[in-house]
Formats: sequence, structure tokens, C-alpha cells
Amino acid sequence: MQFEFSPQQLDAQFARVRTAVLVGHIQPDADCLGSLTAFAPYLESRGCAVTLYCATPAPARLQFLPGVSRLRTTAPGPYDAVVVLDCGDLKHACVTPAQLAHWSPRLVVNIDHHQTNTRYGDINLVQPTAASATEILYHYFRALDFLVTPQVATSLLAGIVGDTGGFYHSNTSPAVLNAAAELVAAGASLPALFSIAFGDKTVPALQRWGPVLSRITIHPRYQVALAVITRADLSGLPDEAAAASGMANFLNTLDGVRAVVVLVEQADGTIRGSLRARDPLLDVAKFATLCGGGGHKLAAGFAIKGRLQETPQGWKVVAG
Ligand SMILES: [Mn+2]
Repeated sequence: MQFEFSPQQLDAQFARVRTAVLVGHIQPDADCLGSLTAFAPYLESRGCAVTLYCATPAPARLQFLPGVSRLRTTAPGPYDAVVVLDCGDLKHACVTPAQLAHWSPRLVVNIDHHQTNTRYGDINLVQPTAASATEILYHYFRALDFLVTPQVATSLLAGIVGDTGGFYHSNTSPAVLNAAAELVAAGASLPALFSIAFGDKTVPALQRWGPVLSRITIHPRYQVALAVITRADLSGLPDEAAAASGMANFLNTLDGVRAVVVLVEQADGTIRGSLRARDPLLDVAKFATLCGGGGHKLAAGFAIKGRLQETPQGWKVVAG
């Protein structure tokens, strides 16, 4: 893996940092949490006090990952360094210019693998070819001979399992599989991590899938499937966000189409769109960027204001 900024140069910068906040994105997933919990012990080994921060808490089903209990939803600051992990831009991290000014860091480091990354850091360790942010950290730690403990190996592998959908998505490169093998050798348990990719279903949530599945439409010209998940489809479930992402992930495995669009109505008056393509000629990140989001060529997402309404012409996004 080639870095724009050498691991040794970045390591030398961190040697002068005494306090740091590690920032992940809202609704943190396994790659986000794996990145934060793997990077914290590395910075601590350099004599730095570390705070782990996301604007929203970790979901219950990812609490088993090592170190996730350290995650906070407030970070008072100030900090010498802000290290943002697995975020294509600061909006995805929910870090406003005012928040950044309040933290008053000497150094902003951006470690990420999103194709649409805006290079917002003073130092940008951005690798769009990496399957996960933790794959970047794996190569970074290797370059520095940083000793990967079984806990750190588990965090790194969790991000790989999460962002490859359990080695199912097209980003599962030979390099990813080699990294995964090394992490298993370093003490991570692969079977214990498969729940990240496949263990997100509950009986009450599955029982709500019927109406959602019956409404799937396929655009006859473009061979793009559209699925919509409304507030009514999710109401009353204990963890609506987990139910929605479980449904969206399942719908994104649809066969016989070039791409899948899943629109999920959120409690906050927005609609989250999740885009997956099977056809390597497509680039769904471009479409997501047009809607104010971002992501990767074959997997991207966005959020827009509004709600879903059924019309005789099909589902429409209307002003909330
Ligand atoms: Mn990621």
C-alpha cells in the first residue's frame, strides 16, 4: 500500500501530541468502531491521552467489540490533535467548524477509504482502494512494527468483515484476504466477528419485511431495483436503525439487477438512501454525491430532507 504521507512521518508527528480525540461518523458501524478502538492503543503507546468520540452511540450489537465501552458522545476538549477515522468529510463526522475551533487542535489527521473523501485534514491518509479504514491502519501498523495485540487484531478484522459484508462485496481483494489471515494469526477470531455482517436480524424485525418486500419495483429500462422503508414499516421495533440497516443490507443482495436503491425514512425528518451496484461499469458514488452524500463506486449513501409518499406513478420524496 502506497501512502501520500509516510507512516514514519505521521508517527513522528504523533510523538509530539499529548492529547487527542479520535472521531468516527454518526451511527458508527464496525469499521468506524474498529478504527477508533485500534488506533487508541497505538496513540497511547506514544504517550498520548486519548478520547474516543462519535456524535451518536455505538449500537448494542457492536458493544462486544474490544474497547467500545470507551466511546463517548461528548468530547469537551481542547485537544492537541483531532484524528478523524472512516469519514469522507467532516459533515459525516458531525464536526462543525465551531466544534473544530473549540477543540483548537494543532493537527487534524484524516484517515479514510471513501472515494469521495474531501482531504479535509492537515495530513490525509486516504486510500480509496482500501476495503475498510481498518485495512489502512493494518498497513500503517505493519510499516511501524507496532505490535498488534489480539484485541487490536479483533478491532481491525471487525472493520474488514463489516465493510466487505463478510467478504461478500467486490472490495474483497487479495490484499484484504491476506490482511484478514494475518489478523487471525495475531489472535482475532473470525467466526466471532461474522455476526457483524450477518447477525443483525431479530424475529420482530423479520416479521416487518413482508410489506417492504412486496413493494420492490424494478425500473424496466435501467434494471435498478427500488425498495422503500417507511416510518410505519419500522414503528414499535426496539431498534429501528438496526432493523432498517438489516433490511437494506438484505435488499442490496438482490440478484438479476444492475443496482439497488433502498430509501429509509428516518425519525428526524430525513430519508437515508443506500445504493449498491453489481455492475462494475456503474459508479453509485457519483449519484450519492449529487444527493449530498458519498461513498464508493459500488456502495454509497446519502441523506436528504423529506418523507416518502406513494403516488399512482410510484414512490416520491416530498417535502416533510
Ligand atoms: Mn468504512
